[in-house]
Amino acid sequence: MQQVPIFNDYIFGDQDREKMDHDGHFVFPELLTDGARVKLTESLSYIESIIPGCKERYEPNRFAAEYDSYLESLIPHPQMLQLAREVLGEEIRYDHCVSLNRPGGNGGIHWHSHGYSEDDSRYGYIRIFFYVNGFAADDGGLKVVPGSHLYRDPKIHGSTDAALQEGWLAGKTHPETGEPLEIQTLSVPAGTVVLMWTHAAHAVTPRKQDSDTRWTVVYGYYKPGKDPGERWISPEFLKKTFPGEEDLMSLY
Ligand SMILES: O=C(O)CCC(=O)C(=O)O
Ligand SMILES: [Fe+2]
Repeated sequence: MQQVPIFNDYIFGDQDREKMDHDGHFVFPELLTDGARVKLTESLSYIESIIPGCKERYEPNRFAAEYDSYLESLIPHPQMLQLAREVLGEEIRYDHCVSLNRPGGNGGIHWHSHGYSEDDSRYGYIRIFFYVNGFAADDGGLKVVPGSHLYRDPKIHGSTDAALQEGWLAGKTHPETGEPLEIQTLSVPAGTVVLMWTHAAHAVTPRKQDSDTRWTVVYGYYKPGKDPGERWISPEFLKKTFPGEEDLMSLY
């Protein structure tokens, strides 16, 4: 089936791939098509509307693709899979689709990292964030620490920038350059897609009280071979098959 494009034309060349591996993340400003932005905003608004009173342990935000057919259709979308494969290689598995909408007044999230295959860097895991209406650095803005992913530490934590600097970051340098690791704040236009290796330290600044909702969704994919831990996929959804992508939902 021919699917409507979600990405504008882009190039992810060798230098871009090197930058992703060096920094731990890669930013594609305005990659989403206008059409995809409209559809995503509708879907993410719907997800937001059904959260109040929702079923515990099967929350619409955590299992977003299971509640909305457009979000589901992006899991095996050829452009999505191509992007994931540019980074992970041909063999990939789907892990999660989580809505990350942040209404005005949302508190953001503290510094953290995530895990996968700590002992073997041949197996990677990436998050693909769709920042549908973008963000400013001080308004639901993503913060990162280039190089932090190379430590493959799944338990980075810091409740503030200062706590991270005095804690996990203290004395740490980029393994390739020897430069001290530093916090970087991002500010991105609407339609931006961000790729991130799972072990990268990241945090999000609070959304301002009078700001509109930041519409965001993230898709997780990994190179199979190791146990990714709890995948946010219901047993029913796990049985799904996508034409031409029969292995996408299996664990290994
Ligand atoms: O809301 C965001 O921009 C990032 C959320 C996050 O930390 C994650 O999905 O892993
Ligand atoms: Fe995270």
